[in-house]
Amino acid sequence: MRLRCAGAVLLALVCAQSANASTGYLARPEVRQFIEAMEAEHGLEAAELERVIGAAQYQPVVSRLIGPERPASATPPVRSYPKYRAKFLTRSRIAAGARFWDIHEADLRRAQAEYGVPPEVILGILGVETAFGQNTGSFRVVDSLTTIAFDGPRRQEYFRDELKELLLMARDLNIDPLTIKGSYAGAMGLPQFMPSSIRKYAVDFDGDGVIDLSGSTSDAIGSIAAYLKSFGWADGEPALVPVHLPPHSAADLVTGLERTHEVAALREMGVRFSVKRLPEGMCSVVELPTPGKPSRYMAGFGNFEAVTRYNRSTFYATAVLDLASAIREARNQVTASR
Ligand SMILES: [Ca+2]
Repeated sequence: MRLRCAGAVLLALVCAQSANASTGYLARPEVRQFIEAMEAEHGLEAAELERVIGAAQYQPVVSRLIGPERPASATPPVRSYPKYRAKFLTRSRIAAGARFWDIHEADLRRAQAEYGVPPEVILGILGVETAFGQNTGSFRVVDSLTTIAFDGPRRQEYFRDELKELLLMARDLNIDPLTIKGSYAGAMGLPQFMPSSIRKYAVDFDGDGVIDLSGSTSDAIGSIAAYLKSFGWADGEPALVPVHLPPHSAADLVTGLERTHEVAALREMGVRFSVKRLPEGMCSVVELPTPGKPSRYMAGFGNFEAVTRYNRSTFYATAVLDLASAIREARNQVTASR
C-alpha cells in the first residue's frame, strides 16, 4: 500500500485513509500476533478474526476520552463531591428510578431474594450508569476496544484483554461482534458491563436461554445483583457510615478504596461512628470534599467495597448509594400515598 502511494501526496492521503478504514489494523505486527494468539489459544478462526478486526475503525474521539495518564508531579485537581453527586441526583433521575422500580418490581424482588441485594442499590447503579437504559452508548465496541488496545494513550494491555473477551463473548452468544454497541470504553447494555464481566458475572435472569444486557431488563437486574454478590455484598448491612474524625487526623486516616482499618482501633484513636451497630470486618475511611468547606468523612464497609468493584472510585460508589437512598425515599412516598 505504501509503495503504490509513494510520489503523489494527494493519492497518499487517499490511500492512508482507505488503509485505516479497511486493512489498517490487519497490517500491524502486534495485531497479527493478537490474532494468532486468539486462534492458537481459543480456537477462533483466523478468517473470522480478520473480518472483525479488519473492519475495526480507529476512533480518535475514543483515545481522547480515555485521556493521558496524569503525570505524578501534577497537582491533583480540586475535587468536589457535591458537584459530582449533583450530576446524578437530579429530580428527574430519582423519579425515573421510582417508576422503573414500579415497572420491574417482580425482577427486583427476585434479585433480592436470590442475591441479597436490595432493589434501590440495583437502581442506584442503573441510574448512574445509563439513566435506566437511556444512554447505553453508541460506539461500536469493536472500534472502541481496538482503538485503545493498539493505539490508546494508556492501559493497552487491559483493553487487549477486553477485546479478547469481547470476541469470546460474541462466539459464546453467537452474535456478530461488529453489531455490538456500547460506551467509548466498551461497556455494554443497561448496566454497562465490560466484556470480561459479562462472561464472568452476567446471568440469564429471564431464563430465555441468552444473556442480553441491552434487550432484557431482567437480565440486567439479575446481573448487577449477581456481580455485587460475587464481590461480597451482604444483605442488610450498611455500606457507608458517617464518621467524625479527631482534629488533624484526616491525612493519616483517609484510605479511600482500601479497607485497612479495624473499627476498634479507629475508636481508640477517637473516631466516632454515627451508627452503633456496625458490620463485621475492616473498613476504609472515605473523604467527601467540598471546596472551601470542611470535608465529610465516611467509613466504608464490605458493601461499599462491593460497589467500588463496579467502578474503582469512592465518588462513584457514594453517588450510587446516595441515588439508591433517594429512590427508596421517593418510592416510599409514592406507595404511602396510594
Ligand atoms: Ca435472558
